[in-house]
Amino acid sequence: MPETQLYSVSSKESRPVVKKFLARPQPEGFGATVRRSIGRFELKYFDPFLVLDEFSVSAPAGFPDHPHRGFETVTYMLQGAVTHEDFEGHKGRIETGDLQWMTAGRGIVHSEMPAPSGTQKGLQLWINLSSKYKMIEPRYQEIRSKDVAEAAKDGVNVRVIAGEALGIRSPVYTRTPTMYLDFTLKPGAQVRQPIPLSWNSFVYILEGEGIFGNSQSSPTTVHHLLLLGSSGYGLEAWNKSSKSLRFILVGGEPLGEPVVQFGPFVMNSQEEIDRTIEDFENYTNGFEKARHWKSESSVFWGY
Ligand code: FJE
Ligand code: FE
Repeated sequence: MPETQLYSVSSKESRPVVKKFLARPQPEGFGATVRRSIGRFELKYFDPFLVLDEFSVSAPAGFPDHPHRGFETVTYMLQGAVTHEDFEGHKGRIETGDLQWMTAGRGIVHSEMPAPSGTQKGLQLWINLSSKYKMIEPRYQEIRSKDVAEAAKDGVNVRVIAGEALGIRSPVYTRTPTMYLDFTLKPGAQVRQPIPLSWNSFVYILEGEGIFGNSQSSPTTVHHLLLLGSSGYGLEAWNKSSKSLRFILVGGEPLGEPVVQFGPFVMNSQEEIDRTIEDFENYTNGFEKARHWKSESSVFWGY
């Protein structure tokens, strides 16, 4: 085994915070607002992650009929509900705490619209697929809140969206190896969470304020993204405040491939993007069912 790997595996050091971003609200979709951290101009790509949006939507705003190809979208609801429908007739409601892990693969056309009353909030993460999986059949993995793997210990609660924590595993299959953990720390609690070596990882704060990487560092508050460095065994975090702290920790194995993105199409070359646009316009290679389809919500709202 290479010495560097041995050293890192046995390292007691936590991963350092190497960069911090505040995600400000920006318009997206149809009258919706998102706080985009990954995917905006200063942080176009954090391999394998393409986009992290914290969304807040009230009807009639939303994300009417649009396509995807070449990656996965992971929608995790924080408050309220979003209704989705796709061109194959797959429909459902994602409610607070529910998870929809959608592998778009060769093509999905769908709408994602908020429930009619109130403000609907959640996170949407876009995970890139490797060239060999970009054109696979679309697939959904949907988990209701009550079925999300959850564990608690010493003032730390974790919901395991993907991967493993505190000895609990998520049933989600990640085509691109990914971990996605939703942590809540009571005042005074602290956590140490291993992250596989060589994976890229980040933290995004949902509630309260926390200290990350180094116990002497200054606290980070809501709507901030922290990029973690690659050295060290994993994340160390502390809640030294008097309120509860909630954040997600996400890690993924980098693909190391060229990325060419055109909106919701993510491929490896411009040629593949050109072919994707043709496929979408001509209803071919996975977009066949888009020819005669319009979501019920777009008919209802007159989009
Ligand atoms: C979009 C392509 C898209 N962030 N957060 C182009 F896929 C989208 C889009 C979303 C989205 C949907 C939800 Cl539910 C949450 C999101 C982008 O659907 F808005 C544009 N313009
Ligand atoms: Fe979408």
